[in-house]
Amino acid sequence: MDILKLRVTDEGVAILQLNRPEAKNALNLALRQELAEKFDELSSNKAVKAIVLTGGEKVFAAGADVNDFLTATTREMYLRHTEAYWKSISDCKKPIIAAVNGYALGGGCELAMHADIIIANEDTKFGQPEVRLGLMPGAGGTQRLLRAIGKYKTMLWVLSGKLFNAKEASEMGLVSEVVSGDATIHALEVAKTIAGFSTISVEQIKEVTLLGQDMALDGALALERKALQILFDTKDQKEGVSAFLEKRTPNYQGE
Ligand code: CO8
Repeated sequence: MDILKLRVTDEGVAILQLNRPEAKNALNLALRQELAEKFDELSSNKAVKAIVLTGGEKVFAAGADVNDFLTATTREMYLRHTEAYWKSISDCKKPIIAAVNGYALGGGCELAMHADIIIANEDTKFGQPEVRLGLMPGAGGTQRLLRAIGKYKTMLWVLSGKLFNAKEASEMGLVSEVVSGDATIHALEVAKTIAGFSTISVEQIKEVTLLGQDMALDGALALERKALQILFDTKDQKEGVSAFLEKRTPNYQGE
């Protein structure tokens, strides 16, 4: 059985599905390595314009696989260098939409936070419960959450290990949209819309938004301005504006 399933639609949307239902999609080392390999591949695949990351209809991911932690020593944890796996996801140039149904806990919540857009079913539960296991988040749970929802909500999540529903997470700013029914179906619609745009403009928007969040405002605004100026040298920019003026659908080539 494939622990990670990949399908690419005719519109250029890649659907990556975690597939360890017997372990609530817990992220063991093999799954993390496969995720990294697939993200490296998709990032440079010209046919792929957006990525939907899902755990299926029942659960997103219940965290790291705790079996990998039972006897691990500091040296073993260091030598695993799992930060390289996560970097493949955070370095991905294509927009990533996490479609979250069921639980997104610990490393599962951190995986969702590697996405650019999070769409969650209303019954989803998010949380960073590592503290309950004598652990702490280790793949951005303290830092990405801090940047998404601020210090005081983050402290409540990471120190209490409490779980939060999709509506609460959305009100705090972690979730982009809460939907009833399967979040993957809605995520696919959003991904399809994005896939219809110019790949260059989409990639520039993602890059500038992510880089800008940790920069001082003046530098970030300059970066945004320069990225916009770069787009004026693309065929897609001319096509987009011409199509609008000629009242027709643009035909973007990613050039
Ligand atoms: N690791 C390994 N196995 C798991 C995990 C997990 N994280 N979560 C669930 N499973 C297994 C269970 O052991 C069980 O296996 P079995 O059938 O053989 O007994 C099976 O999945 C089904 O689970 P439950 O019977 O517990 O199902 P419930 O519906 O009753 O509960 C929960 C679902 C609430 C998700 C519950 O399973 C749970 O609380 N899981 C653990 C959640 C957790 O503590 N997550 C944090 C893990 S630590 C972590 O993520 C550290 C991150 C550090 C860096 C990032 C690395 C990726």
